[in-house]
Amino acid sequence: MTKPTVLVVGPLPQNIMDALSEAYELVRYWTLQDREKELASVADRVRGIATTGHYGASRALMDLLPNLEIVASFGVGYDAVDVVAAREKGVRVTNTPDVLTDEVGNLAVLLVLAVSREMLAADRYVRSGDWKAKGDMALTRSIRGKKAGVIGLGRIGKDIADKLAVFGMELQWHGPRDKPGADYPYRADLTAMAADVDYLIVACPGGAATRHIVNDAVLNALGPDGTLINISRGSCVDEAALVEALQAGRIGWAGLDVFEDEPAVPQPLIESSRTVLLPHVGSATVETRTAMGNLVVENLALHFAGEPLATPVV
Ligand code: 8YV
Repeated sequence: MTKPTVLVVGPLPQNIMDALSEAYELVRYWTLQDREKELASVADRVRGIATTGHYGASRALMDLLPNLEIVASFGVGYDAVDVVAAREKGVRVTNTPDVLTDEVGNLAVLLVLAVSREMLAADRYVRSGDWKAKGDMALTRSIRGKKAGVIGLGRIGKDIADKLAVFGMELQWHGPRDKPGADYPYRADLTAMAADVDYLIVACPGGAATRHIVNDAVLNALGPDGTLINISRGSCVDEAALVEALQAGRIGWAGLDVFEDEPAVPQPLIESSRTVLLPHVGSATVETRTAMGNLVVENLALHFAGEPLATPVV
């Protein structure tokens, strides 16, 4: 039997590429010299797309693949996959929820602690010889008893909230609507929540509905003693407004794993001593990326076997 053809949009971990190439004829999109021409020569055969939260799958790409049946995305966030186009075309879409929740939750906690305890500055203090030359470093800030507001109490937001509660933080959350039985107080007004908390943590999905949900007004409300943490999508924060707010001291600190135009990071964020910056690594451990990749492989296998999908979005 001929193997189904799957278009891989961007590189996946090697063990996952190996598993995929066992089962499928792979077209490695990112390696094509003349993408349009080379894709046209195989387009009719492509029945699946394997992609990532970063590369996604646009309507334009799907338009080129008349026999496309499924888009399997590596990552929980599928804002870069055009699900409206997929629905219209009868194309299934899967993501990789649950397997990364704990890892991303840990990274959010790590950012909260790294910012509050000034871990990177402290590390530099040792390496630079300042400890010897200048004596003890200035005191930092405790998180116990401080207030945190989580935007988005989904799987990841809840994991973050539960973990920060263990550290003695007082939690509240904002989302489009209250959830019956939620463990933390709901705030319908994001700006009011920002005004009330010390740490504002972005954990909502990306996409049009949350674009720049953290805007100038929200940052001003967070205030000069406030910290913004973002482990979700850069698009959720008005990055230009964030840069200005940090420069003017209208907010205190920021811990960011995601940016509006990755991998580009605005120079003022890089130069600021009040930021901790990570290269979108929330889920990036060997264990979790392997589990995510296995779920991509599993969803494709189930689809081509005519079985129900493990983690369908569409
Ligand atoms: C991945 C992510 O970095 O799950 C997500 O939504 O952003 C990450 O786990 C991404 O999908 C890989 O590009």
